[in-house]
Amino acid sequence: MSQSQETLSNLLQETRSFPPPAELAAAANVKAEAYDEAAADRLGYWAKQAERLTWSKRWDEILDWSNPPFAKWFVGGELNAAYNCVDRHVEAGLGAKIAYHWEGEPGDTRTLTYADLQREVNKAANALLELGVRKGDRVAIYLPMIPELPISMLACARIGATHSVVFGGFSSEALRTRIDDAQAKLVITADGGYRRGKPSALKPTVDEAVAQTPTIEHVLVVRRTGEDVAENERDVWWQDLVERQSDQHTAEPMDAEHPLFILYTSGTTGKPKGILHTTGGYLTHVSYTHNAVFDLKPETDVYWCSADIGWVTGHSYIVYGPLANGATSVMYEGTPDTPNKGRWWDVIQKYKVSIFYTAPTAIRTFMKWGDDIPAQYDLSSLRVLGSVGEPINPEAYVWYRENIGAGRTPVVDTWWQTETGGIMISPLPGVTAAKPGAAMRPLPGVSAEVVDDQGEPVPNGGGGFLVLTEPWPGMLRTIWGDDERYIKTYWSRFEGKYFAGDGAKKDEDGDIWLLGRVDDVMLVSGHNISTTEVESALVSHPKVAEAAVVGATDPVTGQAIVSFVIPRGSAGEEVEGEEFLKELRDHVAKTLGPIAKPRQIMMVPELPKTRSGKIMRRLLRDVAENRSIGDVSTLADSTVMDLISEKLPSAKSED
Ligand code: 6R9
Repeated sequence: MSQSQETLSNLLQETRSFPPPAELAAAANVKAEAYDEAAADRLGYWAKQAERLTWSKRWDEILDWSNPPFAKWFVGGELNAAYNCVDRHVEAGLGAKIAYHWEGEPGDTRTLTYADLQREVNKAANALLELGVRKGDRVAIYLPMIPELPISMLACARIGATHSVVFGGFSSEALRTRIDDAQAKLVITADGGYRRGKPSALKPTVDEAVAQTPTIEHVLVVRRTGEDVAENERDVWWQDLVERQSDQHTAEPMDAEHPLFILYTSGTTGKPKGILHTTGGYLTHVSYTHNAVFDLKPETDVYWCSADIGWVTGHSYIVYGPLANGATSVMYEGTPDTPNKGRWWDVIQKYKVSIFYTAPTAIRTFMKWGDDIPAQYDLSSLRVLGSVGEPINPEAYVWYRENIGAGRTPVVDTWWQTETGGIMISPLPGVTAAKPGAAMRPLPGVSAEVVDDQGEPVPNGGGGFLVLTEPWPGMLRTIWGDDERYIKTYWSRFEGKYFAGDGAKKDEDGDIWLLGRVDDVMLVSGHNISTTEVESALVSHPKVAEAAVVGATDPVTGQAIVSFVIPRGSAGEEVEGEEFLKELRDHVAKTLGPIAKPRQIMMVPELPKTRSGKIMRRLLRDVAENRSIGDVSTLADSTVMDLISEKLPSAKSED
């Protein structure tokens, strides 16, 4: 039990802030008045955002919240998501506009205009119909980052089938459980994709999974790598079936609450949760936020989100948001270090990307590789940078702004979740003087609070739990097939409020800082200390690129802080010595106070991360407490834990 008065300590003080560039502010899509407008009439504000879309039938009621926590948005309205993302732009005369500049890892490219996309989606929709897929059916999609991935999603949306995209890196067991949970009828996959300079097979994993899935009738296979694959009776080649279809198809309007997709989040324990999103509210939310947060000017911007579409960030900000807004996007298949560590900057230079959205884990990796790599490229086209997925450490934020944004571009730190559907808390690039490491304020239309154990708002300067206090259009509607779990997980901790599971603090100005998952909070001598603040203190040392900390059982303090640290590329040899470890521990104590001083620091070559780049602290706790390592099935790279374990004997540093 905590003896501290505080729900979560506020240790890190940050004084830097970056006002928006004047020119961007003057021409911004969303200005400061939007906050007042939304506060005066929240539902009216969201209805105005819904008008960004083309509705076949207008809604009768903006929000039905009569049976919380089960929301209905734009009740009675009808629209088709694929029509909104594709056809209406073609009808508006933008058929020749580029939707995707696609870049394969080996260097092959494809350019898809909105007219191309319309033909491809129509053909794929007709192919799904031929395979017997109907409105309301579920389709699993297990593809690499190739154009057929968004095409498949849109083809499903077009006919009212609900897609469930599964990360191309997941195991056959992970795929099987997701297929079974959603009772999917069809899997769309590929022979493989390119990763790290070589073909990486997908089809064998699907074969293994579907050997045990009674609901799957067909496997639709895209030929990408041309490698040999086993052919089974239920397999159909995309190149045979889809290519011979008509490129005409009339999109059917769907109810605003028609299920658009299910996306599974693994969480820390238990069976994956199938997060259900529906059509009208979701599309409204992602279209609005993509326009507001990135200040998208569809006529001139080239937008790139480097996420994988298997993560919610790809669903909302590679597929539905940008396409609903008629944006020109870049889509890249492979890894950032193939054929060399400058590949991403090369892509930005080549396509003159103006808006770039990536994750802190990638930014810290680039810090580790060194400033000299991005310095070799012309990145002057960039005007807005974004971050998502984890708290961004102030040093990583400043590095990103300086080295990628030339000290000129705003950086928007966007907080949201698979469950929220779209961005919730973020600076607005033309309004906010952003502080490095802070997500700042809920967007106009969004209501969030930081509360203590009792659900009472904490004062400025205090820390606690992040909650969302009003429903929002992009919110999950339930956990697929498990309403009880939906209520219990998100709506039971605090009466009438959505519990996000994240710790947060409000600074003296009332701006919000995210502090990591509450499950990871460390209890040291009666103080609840967030992992984020200690990690940020470590990353603020010039020789540190990345850090992860966990609380390990300690006889004296209850829990003690154990840190895992990756040095920067430029740090040289001295990072191994006892001297340096002491220097680092003192650095943390000086930055945050003695309470946050790590008991132990281990220098490691890598950290265990999910495919979306989140550090899996649970596995590091196993290491810190000398247990055998738990479930590693959602790790991006399963060899990482071996690398860390090898390092252990030499890494102990206690005093
Ligand atoms: C979009 C996405 C959600 C969790 C969320 C939080 C963390 C995401 C963040 C952030 C601090 C940010 N998170 N963005 N933490 N600052 N800007 O990441 O969805 O994969 O479901 O993860 O990610 O812990 O609760 P998802």
